[in-house]
Amino acid sequence: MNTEDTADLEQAFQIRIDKEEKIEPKDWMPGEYRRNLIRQISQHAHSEVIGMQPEGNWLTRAPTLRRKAVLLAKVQDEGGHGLYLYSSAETLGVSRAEMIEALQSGKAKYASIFNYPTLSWADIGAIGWLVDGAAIVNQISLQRTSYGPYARAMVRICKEESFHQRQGYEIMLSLSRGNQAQREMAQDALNRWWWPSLMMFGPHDADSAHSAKSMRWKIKRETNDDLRQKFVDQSVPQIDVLKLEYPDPELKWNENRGHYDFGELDWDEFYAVIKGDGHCNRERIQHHVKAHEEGEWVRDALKAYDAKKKARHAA
Ligand code: BYC
Repeated sequence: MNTEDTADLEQAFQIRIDKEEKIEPKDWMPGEYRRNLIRQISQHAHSEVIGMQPEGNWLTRAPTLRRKAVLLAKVQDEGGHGLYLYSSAETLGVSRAEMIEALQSGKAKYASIFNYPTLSWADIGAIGWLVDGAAIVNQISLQRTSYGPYARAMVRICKEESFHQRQGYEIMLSLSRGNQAQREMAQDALNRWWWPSLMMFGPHDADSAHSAKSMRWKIKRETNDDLRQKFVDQSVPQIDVLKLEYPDPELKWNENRGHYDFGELDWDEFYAVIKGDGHCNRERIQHHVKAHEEGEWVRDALKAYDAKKKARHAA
């Protein structure tokens, strides 16, 4: 195809995007749009799957049978989210095996937050409340992303995340209304998960490598900083209800801006974590590799069953 044809196609593509039309798998799309989407969707899928580990750590130690059953269902939901998202990325021409290889070799990232350890039961409350809360703020906006299969996956994921957020907040409510030790546990979890949750939204807009292109193509509908601000604004009144101390001394309502002000994030920590030097990066990937290897017989059995069905059908 010559350059003129490509320019025409790109122009027609941008017109469709500007008209809010959804782009579907068989539609023409610029190579860079496809690559950028594969990057974002596959990293989103990896985040869901790796995100099962910190909470999975508490499945055997949940304080009651009810809490255990709820947590088990939540962790399974996260695995399901990973599967919808891998399927959505596959429609762009990348295979599941390629995505897994990229995760395990460190070529692909996953959300920085999942490299922090879950030290107490209150961390399970804080993750549901803050981590799923941050994920929802981001994903509500992604329901309007320009790529059809990604947008549709987001609708279901958001519904499930909203249950997750409430289960986490309910744990925080119980602890914060409990005895002194329980209140301290809740406070400690809030203090440790607050900043990493704000980091989930990515670098400042001025430092975000992909934002400009992703906003033009409506892959992203709101910027990292705008979404972070939304999350802070929604979370502070929830801290007030819990009657916990603010985890950031600079958190303060700003009448002029109509938003909460907050302190600067520790960007050195953020970049260290996304480069692989967080508390749990190595452990998370090692665990994934082990689970993937141990599951090989399941994949082989599925393939053998599929081949048998096809052979029977052909006969
Ligand atoms: N962590 O140009 P930027 C969940 C990377 S899981 C790690 O702003 P972009 C849950 C970024 O990838 C929900 N890396 O990037 C599951 C890029 O590096 P590459 C997870 C980060 O893509 C279980 C570089 O920094 N949600 O809900 O325009 C239990 C420059 O950044 C992070 C999603 O994945 C980070 N926080 O914007 C509980 C949402 N931030 O790729 C809960 C979908 C940035 O060039 N993703 N980086 O090597 C997005 O919306 C966007 O990808 C982001 C980043 C806002 C995250």
